[in-house]
Amino acid sequence: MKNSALVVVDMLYDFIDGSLACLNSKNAVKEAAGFIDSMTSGQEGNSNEEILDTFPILFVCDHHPADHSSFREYGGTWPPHCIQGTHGGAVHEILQPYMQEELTFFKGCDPAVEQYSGFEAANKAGQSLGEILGLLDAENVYVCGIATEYCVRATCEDLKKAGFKVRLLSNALGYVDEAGHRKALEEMKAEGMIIE
Ligand code: VGL
Ligand code: ZN
Repeated sequence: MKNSALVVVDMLYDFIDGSLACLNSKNAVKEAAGFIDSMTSGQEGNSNEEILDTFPILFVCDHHPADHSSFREYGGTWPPHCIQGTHGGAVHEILQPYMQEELTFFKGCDPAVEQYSGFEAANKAGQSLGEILGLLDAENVYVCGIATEYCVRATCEDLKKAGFKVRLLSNALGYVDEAGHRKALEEMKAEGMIIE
C-alpha cells in the first residue's frame, strides 16, 4: 500500500517477558506480525526487502546505558531495562526479519535524559524518525508497541503534531496498567488518532 508505514515501538524483550514485562505484550507482538502479513499478503513469495520497499516498517528501541537516570538505582522510577547490548534490549525475534538499519531508531541513550517519544530517537546515521517518515512520503502511519501509556502515546502525539495520520493498532499494544491503557486510548481518540 502506498504512503503508509508502520512504526513498531519498543517491542523489546524486557517489555515482553523481562524486567519491565507489560500486560498483553506477547499477544501484541503476534498481532503486529499478523498485521504485517495482512498488509503484505499480495506480495507472497517476495523477500522481506521487497516488502519493505512498499510498506516501510520502522522500529523504535529503548536503548539505555547501564546507569540510565530512569532506573531506580539512579534516581528514576523504573527497574533497569533495555540495556544496550543485552537480550532484554532486543526486538522480539518474530519481528527481527523486518528490521533494517536505516529504519531502526534508538532512544534513551544519554544517561541523563529520559526519552519516551520515538521522535527523539535516531538511527545509526543520526537521522530522526520524523525525518525518515518525511522522506518516505508517508501519510498514514500505523503504530503498535509497548507501552500504550508511555512511549506509544508520546510517539503518537508527536506524529500527530508533525501532520501524519496516526492509526493506532489497538490489539497490538502492551501496557503497564489496564485502566491506564484504556484511559490513554480514550484520550488519544479525542486527540484525533484513529483507533484501529
Ligand atoms: C517505556 C518505561 C520506561 C516505554 C520506556 O517504552 O513505554 N516505559 N522506558
Ligand atoms: Zn526506558
